[in-house]
Amino acid sequence: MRIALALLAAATLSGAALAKKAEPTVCPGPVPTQLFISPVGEPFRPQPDGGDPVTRWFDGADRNHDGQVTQSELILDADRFFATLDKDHNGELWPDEISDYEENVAPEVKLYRARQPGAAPAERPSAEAIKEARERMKRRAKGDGGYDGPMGAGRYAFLNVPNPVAGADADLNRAISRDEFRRMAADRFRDLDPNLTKALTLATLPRTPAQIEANRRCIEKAKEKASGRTPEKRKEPARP
Ligand SMILES: [Ca+2]
Ligand SMILES: [Ca+2]
Ligand SMILES: [Ca+2]
Repeated sequence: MRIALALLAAATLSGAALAKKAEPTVCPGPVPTQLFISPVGEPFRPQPDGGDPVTRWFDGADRNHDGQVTQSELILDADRFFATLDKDHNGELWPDEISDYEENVAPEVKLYRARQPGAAPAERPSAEAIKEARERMKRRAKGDGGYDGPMGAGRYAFLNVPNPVAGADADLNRAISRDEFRRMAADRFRDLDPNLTKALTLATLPRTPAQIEANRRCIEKAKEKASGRTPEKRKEPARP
């Protein structure tokens, strides 16, 4: 009888585990790591043995290694990144240095929206559409966005700010001073700390849209595997 009860309990437990498995929110398999763009705009790219890019950024920003990033630590992180962008060391980012960031450091900030796999190539946008997109980028760079999904850097970041570096130019004089960059970091900290805890932790920071999408894809794959279906493979070109 005892054995039967134990078996029943084990069956119930595994049933509960299976029920939980049926609707996973976190993929059971390994989720590929994604590019991360820090709150001050620095990209952290996945590396074969580099661990999670978000953790890499966090560990560097957390100067005293107490598991929390404070506002002053985020400002120090901004100072460190600013120094790498300020190539001529004049204390300001000028248009050529901002372009270098957009072209070579984090070209992802230029992209409005990733094309879905399998979608037809986009048509050349009209001049009016380009103008509208530019206006939208300006509004979003100032943090006034959110109605059209994540854009630019926002796809890889905690906040939907398409270009955190260009967006730091508060007085719109096309140069970013170190003070403007620091104020941007302080603003980003406040955005990330709505409950005024005065410290960011890995556990409470949000996941980025890229991480959420990678998790969703991983779950889909796991479901396909469990149901015995295999994702459609691309046709290989015929060999001569
Ligand atoms: Ca700390
Ligand atoms: Ca400079
Ligand atoms: Ca400025």
